[in-house]
Amino acid sequence: MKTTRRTVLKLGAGATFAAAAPAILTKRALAADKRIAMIVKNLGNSYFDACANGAKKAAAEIGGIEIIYTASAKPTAEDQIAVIDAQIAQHVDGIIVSANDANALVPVGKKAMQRGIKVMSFDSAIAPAGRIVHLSASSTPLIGAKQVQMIGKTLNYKGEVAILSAASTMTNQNAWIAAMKEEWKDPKYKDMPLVATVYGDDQDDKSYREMQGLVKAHPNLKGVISPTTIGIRAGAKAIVDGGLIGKVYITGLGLPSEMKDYVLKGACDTFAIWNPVDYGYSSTYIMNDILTGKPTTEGSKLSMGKKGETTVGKDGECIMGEPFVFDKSNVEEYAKIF
Ligand code: RAM
Repeated sequence: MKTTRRTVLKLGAGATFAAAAPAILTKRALAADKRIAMIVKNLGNSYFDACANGAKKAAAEIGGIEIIYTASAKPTAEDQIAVIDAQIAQHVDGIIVSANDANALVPVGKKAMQRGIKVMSFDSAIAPAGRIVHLSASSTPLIGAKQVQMIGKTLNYKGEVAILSAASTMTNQNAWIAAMKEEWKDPKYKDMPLVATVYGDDQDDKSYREMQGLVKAHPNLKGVISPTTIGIRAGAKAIVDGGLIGKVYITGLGLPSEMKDYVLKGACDTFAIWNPVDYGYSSTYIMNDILTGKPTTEGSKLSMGKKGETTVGKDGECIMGEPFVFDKSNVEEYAKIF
């Protein structure tokens, strides 16, 4: 139960301060009575910063919503549970999480919901018992298959390929890797074997070292798929630094703003991603529907604002849209956006 309610004045750039409600407050500020915590895998990831910008955009459109964008420094379940606990103690109204571990977060998700806080996940799911709905950026089989198809095309379906993932507990990367392996069963990949899967834990330095380790351990390695914006960027840097352009190619999920130089230099031929600003925006609209009591049972429609509607599927699974593919022809244009 809520006992206190602060009035929060927005200062821009995420800064806020609490004050007694003075007469000069606008109607909108006075109505800012819903606080939504967006808790991501870790801080310092531009992908999530873009998601948070989208969330703030939706909050401004809807009115009366404050977004609290927060995370731990390291992307671990333990640290993330502490951050969620802190938001429960603050009596926020809703929590939108990108989970570092699907199952480890179930108890804290349940605890929040028992206290009347609405919980949903986006990006990386909490298992169904720990949240109301999950918004995937796109269909999991599609995201997985696309990444194998991209490296297949670059390598002309010949040569050893490895996966450089995020942390081994992360729901989204694990689901995409499972989907990649399904695609890999197609006989057209018979000369393009998967030789290793390594984990950079969504840390720049570890991802870089794992990429160097892959190249060393597999002298015939031709391609790497990295389904994480941190991994693909670090892996591409290792290709450039190691003088491996033209010998090893990386693909996966990246931000045009971070991948532009590597695409132009030839370390990466194509990569994919959805618009992270739209992703945070859509998630916030969905949370607003949940907070206003809209049904979330299978078949229900939830608003994603200007991005349309999503239909709740089995186990509260929702989908936002389709990923975009980037190459030399369009990466510079999109680099200006995200
Ligand atoms: C990283 C994170 C995030 C993932 C993107 C593609 O930023 O792991 O969860 O969705 O990559």
